[in-house]
Amino acid sequence: MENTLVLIKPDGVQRRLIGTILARFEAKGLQIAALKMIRIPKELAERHYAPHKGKPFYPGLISYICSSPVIGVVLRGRNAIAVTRGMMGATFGSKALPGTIRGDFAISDGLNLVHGSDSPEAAAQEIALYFRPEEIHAQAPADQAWVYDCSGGSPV
Ligand code: IDP
Ligand code: MG
Repeated sequence: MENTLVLIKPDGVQRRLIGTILARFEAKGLQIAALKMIRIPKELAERHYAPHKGKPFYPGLISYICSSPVIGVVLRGRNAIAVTRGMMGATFGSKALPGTIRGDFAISDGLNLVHGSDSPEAAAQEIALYFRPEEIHAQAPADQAWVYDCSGGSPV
């Protein structure tokens, strides 16, 4: 099983889309392994978005992510990183396909509701920015044998 960091960004919280967005990930079969609401301090935003430092949108991105509380979530599941990114849709709301979170609920290219880690390395780094190890609950959910095919031993 793989863990990934998702943030419901300030626009998602302000637009009361927390439940809608979490419901999609849960219905897919992803497990909520950790969850908290936080107001991201500037220093944390700068660490999280360090790979984007120097890009034209970077200052606006930092002020956006710090502008209101966010929901931080660790989602756990098989191929959780790629599955979550697929469900989020393309970066720009104007380009994201219908059926994705950004495609269905965002039209802005900057305010795009969700963040999701894009690689195992990024997921490990980002999860550590927001959660202590003991805050992450990896106990298999009770319905695991109905969410995955476990007939061969390991879930597929
Ligand atoms: P991602 O969130 O789909 O992984 P990234 O390229 O990692 O996209 O960009 C991080 C965030 O920066 C985006 O989600 C979006 O909020 C913002 N962003 C990216 N590119 C632009 C842009 O060209 N204009 C405004 N904001 C942008
Ligand atoms: Mg990214």
